[in-house]
Amino acid sequence: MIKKGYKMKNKRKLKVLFVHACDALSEVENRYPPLWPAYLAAHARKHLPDGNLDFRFCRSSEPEVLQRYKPDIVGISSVTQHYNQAVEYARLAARSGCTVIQGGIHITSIPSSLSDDMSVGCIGEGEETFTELLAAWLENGFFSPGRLSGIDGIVYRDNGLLVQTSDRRPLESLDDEPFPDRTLTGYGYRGYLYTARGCQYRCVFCICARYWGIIRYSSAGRVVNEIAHLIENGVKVIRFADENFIGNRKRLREIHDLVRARELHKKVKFSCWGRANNIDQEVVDLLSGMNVVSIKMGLESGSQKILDYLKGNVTIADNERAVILLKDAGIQVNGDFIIGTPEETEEDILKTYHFIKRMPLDFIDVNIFTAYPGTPVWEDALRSGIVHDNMDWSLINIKLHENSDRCIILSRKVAAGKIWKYYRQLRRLRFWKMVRALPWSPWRNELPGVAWKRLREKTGRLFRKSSAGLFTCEIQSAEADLFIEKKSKEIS
Ligand code: B12
Repeated sequence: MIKKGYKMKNKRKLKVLFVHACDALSEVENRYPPLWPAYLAAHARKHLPDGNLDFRFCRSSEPEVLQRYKPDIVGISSVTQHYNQAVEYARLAARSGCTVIQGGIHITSIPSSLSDDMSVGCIGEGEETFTELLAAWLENGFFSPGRLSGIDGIVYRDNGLLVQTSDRRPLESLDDEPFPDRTLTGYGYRGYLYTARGCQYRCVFCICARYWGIIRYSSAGRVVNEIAHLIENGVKVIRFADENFIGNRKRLREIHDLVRARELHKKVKFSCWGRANNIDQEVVDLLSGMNVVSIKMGLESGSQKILDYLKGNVTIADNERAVILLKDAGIQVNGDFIIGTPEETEEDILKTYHFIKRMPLDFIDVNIFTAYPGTPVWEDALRSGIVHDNMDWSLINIKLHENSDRCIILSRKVAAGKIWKYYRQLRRLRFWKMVRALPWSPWRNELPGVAWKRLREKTGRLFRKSSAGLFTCEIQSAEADLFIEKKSKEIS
């Protein structure tokens, strides 16, 4: 933590541009503004002299902001499948004379993927590390290896060699953190809260428990104050993005009681993620009592064998019971499913198909079993030589229809062509389920807007395919010209 009497040699305002690597076309990816810049900015403002800091936010599809804003530091965040974009943005930023800090899930999972244009990678939780980095930069106007070596939780290069410092200790209390500064990204109609860091379960494909370490919860009081804050700022729909919002029963009861005592359930609709084996009548009553109108569960498979491999501690019967209890309470139930696990047979996939068909699910999503860095699945795929630490990251995509011609299939039992066939079959089922559920959807008022954005996304993707990834931007600088020249060469 930075000391109160901290002195800066550099008196000029430090300009920081936060860049979110994403698919600008994707409706889902852009439905909620990201939280990471809001957390980082709020923590830095609390611990550094505020007058010296200036923050901006943009997406990786907006390289022109570099020229307009002329930041000193560019902080980029990226999931694995968009890491190529992060690398491109870092290259542009470095050529414009900016210092680049890379953070987020991908660089944390594979620190060696720090590109030459990235000065520092932030490993794991970012609030304290980022603030210390800004403090170091403010002292000299650059990062010296000597100064960096004293900062925990980072990776950087010293004389061409990659250096990783000691692990950063997790924040002790999430309640001591200020509210994320959402003014940076805008509040909007929908907002999301992330009320716990970590997860008590260890699904084989998921990084979360491994990423955040020991599970930490914000208190019910803090959660409800943040809900009230969002409502004051015009947010009408709030999603709890925690992996398992219902994992801590005592806290769920407290949140429910506080929401009702402050009558917040009359002002906003909630949705959340939850695990089926944590759902019983009490949980359903609590959710419905606080106006949670929709829940998403990773139901994953209709085959017990596959469910055991993917999650452990959940049975098909748990999944069925949870769906029925929630539906009986009038809560919209959405399920996520996975196909293409290594030992899954066609018979297992068909069990999933029939499970979805017979259950009264409103919406479903089908994903291809994908190896994400840092998970046991990644380690297996690495040993088999299917993935490696220096690959084309855009191949790591759970949506088969977005990358059907270049998807990595991990199945050992079902050929890629068959997986594609079942995927399309399941997506057709998804479509018909959705059509049936739409008239009763708690989100039906928003549907025209979403449909319009999806249509734009679809036409955009068609155009993108036909122009073979043509990159359009309006920056005028020499650096940008270089970048565009390179892109044009790639395309031709
Ligand atoms: C909410 C969420 C979403 C939401 C909102 C995302 C958004 N707009 O930002 C939606 C539904 C849109 C979404 C979409 C996707 N998501 Co998502 N998502 C999450 C979830 C559950 C929480 C993310 C979050 O906000 N956390 C809270 C903030 C504060 O944490 P954070 O982002 O990690 O940031 C902290 C640190 O990482 C660090 N940090 C992060 N960035 C930076 C940058 C700098 C410069 C520094 C210094 C530090 C730093 O500091 C922050 C504060 O401590 C995570 C799982 C998880 N528990 O993290 C998955 C997760 C990130 N998503 C994942 C995936 C795969 C996706 C999609 C690709 C899915 C898809 N195919 O559509 C897209 C990609 C979207 C994108 N461009 O990022 C995976 C990523 C795995 C990987 N290795 O790539 C995760 C880890 C889920 C999982 N179980 O595997 N997601």
